[in-house]
Amino acid sequence: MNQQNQSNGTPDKKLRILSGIQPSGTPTLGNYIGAMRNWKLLSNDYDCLYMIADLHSITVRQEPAKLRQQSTQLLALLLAIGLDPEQNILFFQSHVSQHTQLSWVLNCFTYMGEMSRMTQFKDKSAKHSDNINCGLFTYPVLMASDILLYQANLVPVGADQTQHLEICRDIANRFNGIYGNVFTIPEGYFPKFGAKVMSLQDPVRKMSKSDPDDCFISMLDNPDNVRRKIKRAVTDSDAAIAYDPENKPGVSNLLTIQSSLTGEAMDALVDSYAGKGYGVLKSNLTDVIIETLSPIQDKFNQYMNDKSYLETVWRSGAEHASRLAERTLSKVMKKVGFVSK
Ligand code: AQP
Repeated sequence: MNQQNQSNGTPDKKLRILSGIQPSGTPTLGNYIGAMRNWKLLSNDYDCLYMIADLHSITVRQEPAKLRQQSTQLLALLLAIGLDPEQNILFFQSHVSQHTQLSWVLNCFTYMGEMSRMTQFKDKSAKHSDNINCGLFTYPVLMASDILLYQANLVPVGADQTQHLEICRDIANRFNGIYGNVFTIPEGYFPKFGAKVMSLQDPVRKMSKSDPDDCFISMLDNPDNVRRKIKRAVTDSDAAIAYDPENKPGVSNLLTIQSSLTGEAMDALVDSYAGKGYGVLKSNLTDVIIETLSPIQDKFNQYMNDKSYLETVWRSGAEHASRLAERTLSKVMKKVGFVSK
């Protein structure tokens, strides 16, 4: 989206994409490979809104000072990977009050049974059994609101999120069925380059930023930490380097990370390791990760040292996002029968 369109409000011809990431920790290589890296590629062809999903992150208890720091760092990281705030709308979800307003309305158009079937709710309630809160239960409604507020045409989805997109489409269709065409029905966007990165310590589970530190590589890990974590990553007792996620999940995960970061085809990568041991794979992978992260970290540090610039970016992002969001929200309010202000 260009500046002129943002300011005069004329509809953009490009399809609109909305995506988000939670500031529930420092992003991992999984977040980078599976999501953030693609955001940069998409920004040339689509009208993109990228949201730091701070409202979503409090479904799990967060320490306030840490949450604030992680949120600011996340914005600096988005800039550091090359997202241009003039070309994309970068914003904090909590700065745009329309998200929670629409979420309430849509809660009233969503059934308990639908929410109970969400696998993420089941997974997260098992992981946080001491804090199974209503926000965790209705999280998909807030996610639907995030998407529908901006009339997004496309939503990048990983395999773990197709259920959330489906429920968003169901809610939108239900609302449109009653009130006319209020919401654009979003489609899933399946990125060309994307892989699911698994935990370094338990490679049958995905790498998550809120897991114990040795399970993931964070985008801010220094070279020593990267080296140590990759060295300790789980492999298996059979020394052959082969891509076989079912029988050799640890080694396959390391190969996936390397192939995703270098762009090398998996077959060629596996062939290049013929006759070599896990030590060589781990050492090469360590170098690849450090080479990828170092320039990002340099830029990250520059942005973190310029708080006033970060503030300008988040203020402008909130302003642009709110303007778009308000158009949808006011239409919704009118349709359901609330008296106009
Ligand atoms: N391991 C992964 N491999 C590939 N993609 C991943 N994503 C997350 N983990 C991996 C993608 O990153 C985007 C942002 O995710 P999120 O932070 O909004 O939520 P999440 O999927 O719950 O990520 P985490 O790291 O696992 O966070 P916590 O630990 O807080 O639950 C999404 O597009 C996601 O697919």
